[in-house]
Amino acid sequence: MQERLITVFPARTRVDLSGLWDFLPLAKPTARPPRPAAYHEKLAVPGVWECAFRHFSHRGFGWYRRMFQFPPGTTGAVRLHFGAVSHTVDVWVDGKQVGRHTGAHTAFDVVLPHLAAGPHELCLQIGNTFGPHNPLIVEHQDIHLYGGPTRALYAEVLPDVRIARASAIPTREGHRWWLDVSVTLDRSGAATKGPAEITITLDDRTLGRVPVGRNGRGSARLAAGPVELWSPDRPRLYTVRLAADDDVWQERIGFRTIATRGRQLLLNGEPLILKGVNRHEFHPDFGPALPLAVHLRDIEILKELGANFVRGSHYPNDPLFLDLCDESGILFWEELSHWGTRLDVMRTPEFMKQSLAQLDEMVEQHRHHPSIVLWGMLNEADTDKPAARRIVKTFVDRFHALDATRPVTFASNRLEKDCCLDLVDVVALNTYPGWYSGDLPDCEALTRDRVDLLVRRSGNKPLILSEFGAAALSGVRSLEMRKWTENFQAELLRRVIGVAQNSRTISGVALWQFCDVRTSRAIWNSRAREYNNKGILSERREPKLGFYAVKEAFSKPWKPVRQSTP
Ligand code: ADA
Repeated sequence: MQERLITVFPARTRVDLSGLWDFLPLAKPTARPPRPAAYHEKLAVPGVWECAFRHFSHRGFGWYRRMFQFPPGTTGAVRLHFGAVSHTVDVWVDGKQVGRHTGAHTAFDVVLPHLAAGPHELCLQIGNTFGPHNPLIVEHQDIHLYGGPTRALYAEVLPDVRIARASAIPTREGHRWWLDVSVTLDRSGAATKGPAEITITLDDRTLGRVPVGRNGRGSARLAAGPVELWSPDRPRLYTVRLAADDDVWQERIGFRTIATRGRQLLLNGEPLILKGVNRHEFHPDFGPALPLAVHLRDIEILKELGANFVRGSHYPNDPLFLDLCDESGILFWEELSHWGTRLDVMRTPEFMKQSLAQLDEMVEQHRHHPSIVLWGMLNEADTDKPAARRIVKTFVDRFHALDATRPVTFASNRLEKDCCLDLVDVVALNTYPGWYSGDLPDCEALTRDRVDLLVRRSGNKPLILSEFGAAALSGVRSLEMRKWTENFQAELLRRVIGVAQNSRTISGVALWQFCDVRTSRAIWNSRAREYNNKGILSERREPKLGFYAVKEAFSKPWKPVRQSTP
């Protein structure tokens, strides 16, 4: 299965590891992989075991097994790449444990220093359990958290001198664009470790050469020359290539700026309005392991809706979807796997350790996507507790240190007492007027009250309504405005968006949510069908009345946001 719309290391020999794997479900983990004869079923990889209906509710562990082999005679160092495995995984090759990863939503690699020619056994022990070992994945979260290898995976032969890390970041100074290039070579497989040189090209133009020192590192700022800007209307992408002797790294980049000016969000220096949705990676047949065709169809649906923005609630997304956002000019808010985190959890060393590790992985892996315009963390956390300030500041500082080009935010649902709003660049509010508070007739007044409070409490920063909505059972309509009907949801969304549109203070909305999603059994009693039904599309992407109401609302002019509120 395809990992990206671009091959990042195009010169390497690669074996795709997707396909039909042996599978053995278990209640408890085992110390070693089972014997091959112990497996008696097969599952599709990428995939999740809950999509096989006999494992619909399996919470525990599962061994996955397959053989793999490179073309005859190939030996050497090998990189096993896993796009994402949910939630925890131990990696075994030929009866030896070689790796482990926790955190369901970022990629990781296992490098094997030497693999002999011939067939090899790869086994993964995957767990989808909850507990203090796994504080980023919580049982009560409003989404079913699945078990399995959810994104693309492959094995790759590494050249003796290989590009271990690389980045090429577009930077604007005055009217000129530069590329900040940095590269680390791993020469552990090479006999000589003398100086080397990397050649940098942008599409077909050679921009220059970067010397690499004895420590394997090189960096430079190179003039990018004349470039076209990336924007939602004209999402112009460039391919940047770093070529060493035997290895090539490439990425797709866009030249654009994102900044704040008082209350305004600016894209390429122009005020920006975000019209969008919260989207979970979900489809009933695939869980979160979405094939390219589903991602692509979702992009088409977003375009049909007139949206230009997705909040990737609530975890780092599949880079395949981010590639499609880059190509189609959809702007993206990417956030850490946090949901309703209580202060006692935030204070645990394991939470901080795993959050910071995920933050590093997310920024490193996704920073080249021009579509990402916001980094996020901590959805509806205890940010009203003074002790949370230190934690929020730690995240914000880390984001800014790793990437000075993007604003940082979190979604608050405790506006009155939130004491961390001054720490972020953009203030975002989750609020459910007319659903969890009040009723349809009050929802505009309630939204205005919330927006007024947001304006008072946020300093002079851009404001986003990061969640609002109502549940609607697909196909259920009534002449009266009854809750859980499509007509109620449509009317509520129309009204809340209307308030934002006329506020002159709100720079963007992300309604809750794109499509219905399977939710946690722990909260089944407020969630009909064990689904969160607030989608404007059903889980199979059938539009509800809300879809058309939002489409109409998004097509109306948005009153410009003032730089500061009088
Ligand atoms: C919260 C949360 C969402 C979802 C939503 C709802 O705001 O951030 O993940 O659970 O509520 O539907 O109630």
